[in-house]
Amino acid sequence: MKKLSDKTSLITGASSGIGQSCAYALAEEGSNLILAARRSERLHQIARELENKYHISVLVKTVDVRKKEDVFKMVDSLTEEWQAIDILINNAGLARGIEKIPEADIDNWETMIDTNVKGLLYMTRAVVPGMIRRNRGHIVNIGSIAGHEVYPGGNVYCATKHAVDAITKGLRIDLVNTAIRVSTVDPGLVETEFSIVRFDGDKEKAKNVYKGMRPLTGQDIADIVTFIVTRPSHVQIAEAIVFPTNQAAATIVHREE
Ligand code: NDP
Ligand code: 8X3
Repeated sequence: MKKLSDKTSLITGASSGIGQSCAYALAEEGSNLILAARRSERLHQIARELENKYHISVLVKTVDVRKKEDVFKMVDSLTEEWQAIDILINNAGLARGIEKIPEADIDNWETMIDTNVKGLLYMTRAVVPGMIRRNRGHIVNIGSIAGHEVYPGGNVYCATKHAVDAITKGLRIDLVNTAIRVSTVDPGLVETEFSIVRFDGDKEKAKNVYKGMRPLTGQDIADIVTFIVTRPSHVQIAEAIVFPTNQAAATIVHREE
């Protein structure tokens, strides 16, 4: 018996990495999916694969979570069959650069803050009132170990993920008198397109982040997200911090030569 049959899940940042893996994992449990990100063609390809493989319904929404009006328009314009979102995975996010604050490109700060913090808040604000009306729902934010510690060059990215941690805790307080659950999954090193984006397309530099060690995969994180959203309705997993086995903190990684 599939555990998420008849559920509807909205995943932001579903066009690659952790979000894409969550799409496959939730589809495998029978959830219908709304896939959101900016890269439309990728979303449509993933949607086609999921519909064929799992016989679920998939709706593609091309959206930039930084654009407040577009986020609200997207959610408000959902047809009746798609409105009742049961699970929101706030996953869209990115790091840009690793410069010290006095040398950093301010545009990179704007991009990280607008995406990781404001985008997550817009989506939450757009979706959660419907959950409250139905008194049903689960929000899973993808935070990071960067929300628990600060590492050299992490400054503003870490600040955004500390903000995600605070928003998760605040939302859980706000919704304590409802049946809605709020969780966060906070990974260490996961090999996705994350480092390629952080280093502005430099694949060599990105590869080095995972050199000599076995990082987590998007699938590893998706497994945990699936576990969290398939617990009985009285069980609210607040937070899962997930490291690869050879990582003990943001800067403590054992690497084979
Ligand atoms: P990827 O780069 O592979 O995926 C990021 C996703 O976010 C893409 O689907 C991208 O889609 C989407 N996205 C980025 N900006 C926007 C935007 N403005 N509007 C809508 N979607 C957007 O990286 P990951 O899968 O690794 O990252 C997913 C989350 O996991 C992020 O929040 C990241 O901070 C977090 N994380 C990652 C870790 C890692 O080591 N990889 C560890 C801890 C946390 P598109 O470009 O099509 O818009
Ligand atoms: C991504 C993991 O360690 O690069 O959030 O910040 S890290």
